[in-house]
Amino acid sequence: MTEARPRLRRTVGDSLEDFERDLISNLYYQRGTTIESASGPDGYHTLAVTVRDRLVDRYARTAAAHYAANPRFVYYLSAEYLLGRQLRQNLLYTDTERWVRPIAEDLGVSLEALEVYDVEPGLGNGGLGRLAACLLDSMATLDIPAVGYGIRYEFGIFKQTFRDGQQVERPDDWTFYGNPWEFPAPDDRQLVGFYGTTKADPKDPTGLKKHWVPGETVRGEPSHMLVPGYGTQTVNIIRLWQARASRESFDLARFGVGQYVEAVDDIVKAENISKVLYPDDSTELGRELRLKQQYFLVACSLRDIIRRYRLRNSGWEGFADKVVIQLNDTHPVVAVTELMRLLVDEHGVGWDEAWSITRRTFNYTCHTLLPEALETWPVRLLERLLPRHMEIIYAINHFFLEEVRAAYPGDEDVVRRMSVIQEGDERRVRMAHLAVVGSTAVNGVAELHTKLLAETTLHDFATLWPERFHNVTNGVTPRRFLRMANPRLSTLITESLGDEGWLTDLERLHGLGTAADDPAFRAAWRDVKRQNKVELAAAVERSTGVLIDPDALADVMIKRFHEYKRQQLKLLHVITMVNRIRADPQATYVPRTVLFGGKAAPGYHAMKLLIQLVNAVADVVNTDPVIARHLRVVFPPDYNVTKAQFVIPAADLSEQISLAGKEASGTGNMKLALNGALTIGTLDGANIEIRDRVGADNFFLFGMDAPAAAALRRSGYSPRSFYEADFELRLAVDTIASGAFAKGDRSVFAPVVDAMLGRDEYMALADYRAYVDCQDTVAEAWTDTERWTRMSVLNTARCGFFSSDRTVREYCAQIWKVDPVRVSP
Ligand code: NBG
Repeated sequence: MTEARPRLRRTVGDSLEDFERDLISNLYYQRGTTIESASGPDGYHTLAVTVRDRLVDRYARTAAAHYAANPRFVYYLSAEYLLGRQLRQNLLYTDTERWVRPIAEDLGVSLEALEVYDVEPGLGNGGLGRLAACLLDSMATLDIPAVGYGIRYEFGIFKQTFRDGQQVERPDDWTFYGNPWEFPAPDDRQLVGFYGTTKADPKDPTGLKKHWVPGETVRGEPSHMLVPGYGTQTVNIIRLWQARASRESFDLARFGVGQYVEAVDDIVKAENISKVLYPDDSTELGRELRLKQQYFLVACSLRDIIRRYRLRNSGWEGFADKVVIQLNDTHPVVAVTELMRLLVDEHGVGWDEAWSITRRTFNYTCHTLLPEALETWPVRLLERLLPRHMEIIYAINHFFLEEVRAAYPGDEDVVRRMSVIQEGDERRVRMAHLAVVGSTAVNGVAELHTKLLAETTLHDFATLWPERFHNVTNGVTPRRFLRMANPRLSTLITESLGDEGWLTDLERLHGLGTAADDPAFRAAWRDVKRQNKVELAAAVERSTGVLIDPDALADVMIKRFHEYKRQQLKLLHVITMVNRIRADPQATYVPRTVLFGGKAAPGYHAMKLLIQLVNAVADVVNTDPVIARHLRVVFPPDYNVTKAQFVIPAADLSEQISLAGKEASGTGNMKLALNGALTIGTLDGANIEIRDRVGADNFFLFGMDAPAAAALRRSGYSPRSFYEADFELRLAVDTIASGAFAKGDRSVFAPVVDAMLGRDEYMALADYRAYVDCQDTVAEAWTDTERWTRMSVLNTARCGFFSSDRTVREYCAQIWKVDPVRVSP
């Protein structure tokens, strides 16, 4: 659609009357109902479509402008997107909320009542997927011609519920009632092959060109959602692929003889490819279906990219000048081989030229340092599922290793380390190596992460090709995470700065720096935070039944459950507070609410048990009248983008306590600091850059840094020695071991204790004392309300750097080399 030259026809008007008329018309003609008999979902869908149509107009003009300019496009390939709810965003971006409120009021409904039907598309797991969504938002806002490609999972990230404190996963059938934000584009469907055999091309003397005859094909059907820019006319799209069986797949003959299940066998098999998001973003899952998903995304997207390229261009020499593809982590990396296959086998481009085009087209963002999260695929699986791609990988590796041998004559050790193929009992393909070999630029997502990548995980590559390595520190969109999530604070900021310019130029928040010294402004700031906390308290009570005090320090740890993020360390602190209150109930304590939010991968048993322990501790804390006077622990289930938007504006303290050297960047840390929460954190990921900017005085730092952690590990870390040396730590661990959180049953949480005292992989016990002492400093600081507020204001004022607009500008300048295309109104 982007490329067809659209005839400009403005179909929507610009006034409240137009809007109201369209609303009524959509209710009649799209939902087939009337105002008198419309249900809540009718109202929501009608409103959604009416708002959406305002964007369609802009999208048509964007497509026309892009067609005319024939610019270089950014194609963002990502297996995950966490877009968040669309309704509020699109009301804001079309500036129509001011109409909707009075119209809704007239009709006796509230926007809030309609919004409950706005389902968040949970097409991602956590930070990686949300980053993709923030980058798309910023690209559109900066008028960058871009398309996001992803998978339209029928089931998104599971819904988390608790039964007896244990995580129970429920399917997320997010499109069950229809998704008003998406446009199917069946004409752009693609065919994707799997399995089969390859044949040599007799006319090709090099032997590098082959013909692949797949053993199975599946259709990929796209639909797109609109991605509007804020304060601009640009509307980009995100194109999501869904697997569909071919029309012949239904076996009528079998159905006729009662074989109902067998009759739909092929349909089920094909459609399973986009059935469900893999609920695990940190460990490699050796699952054929997952590899199928990855190739499905890549095959559909690359053909679509080529189709779009050819609408305005011909020949292949110019391909990389018009197309830049960003690989979001290793999930789409098989694209490197797919583009080679398309160019060499299908379009007859010579290998060397094809390789030059491919390398100039791709760039790769790495999002991890955990070795277990670096994907590798068994050679045997690839040979079976994607036989031609495996041959291409061998060829790429062959030429690459020649280059390595030329650079390091006689050093077979470096060849072994760098090879795309990992030798061993089971030979595997290292997707990160393939990504680096096939890309122009490789980037980490925070300064420390990029540095550690170059020193450890990708050291050999950074030595051979230093020019390929870049850092682009993550960012978050201030539209969703400040303006939409925190309207009160946004209003205060706008009043203080004079206008809303900060929404697209976040460094202007610096202007709040002087206001931090104004007692009246600080009082207003506190008032906003308190109102946000009152609202959060109501929501928490609804979802957990637990009452929290809006005047207590809101201490939040919201993120996926993972050992390296160290929720267990936070829990040890909570238990320490419990033990202190028990030991001395009369002493004064700073009242705290500790809020946990996050899911554990369904197969990650250790973390599921930790979730159970958090809930068990919460039960004990909240029901003990003595403890509950000072401390509450709440864990609202099913943390997602929507809930993040609720919690973040109400937070006072942001827990960023991963073991240094493990969290690539973090983005929740940025969202919280931007909303005036103070961070308690280690020198890890982007925490370092946050602290550099907000100032050491306005950040609670504790614990080992990355070199200290590495040194401790080398010296032979013994968690038990820390346990034995620290009375409070021992007591906290022993409290768990005693069965105090399992009605006296010592066995339930024994594995948690064993993990702490046995290996303690992420050295929580080593950082315990520093952490608890630092928490005491936090509590002390909290009692000085004026000082705390000042620190809070300064956090917001100095976090302008963490806008994803800045991130996208850096990608544009360093990596993509793309220019904006303005779309006129
Ligand atoms: C995550 C990192 C985070 C980082 C996000 C976005 C994966 C594999 N990585 O630290 O753990 O903020 O990516 O870059 O999800």
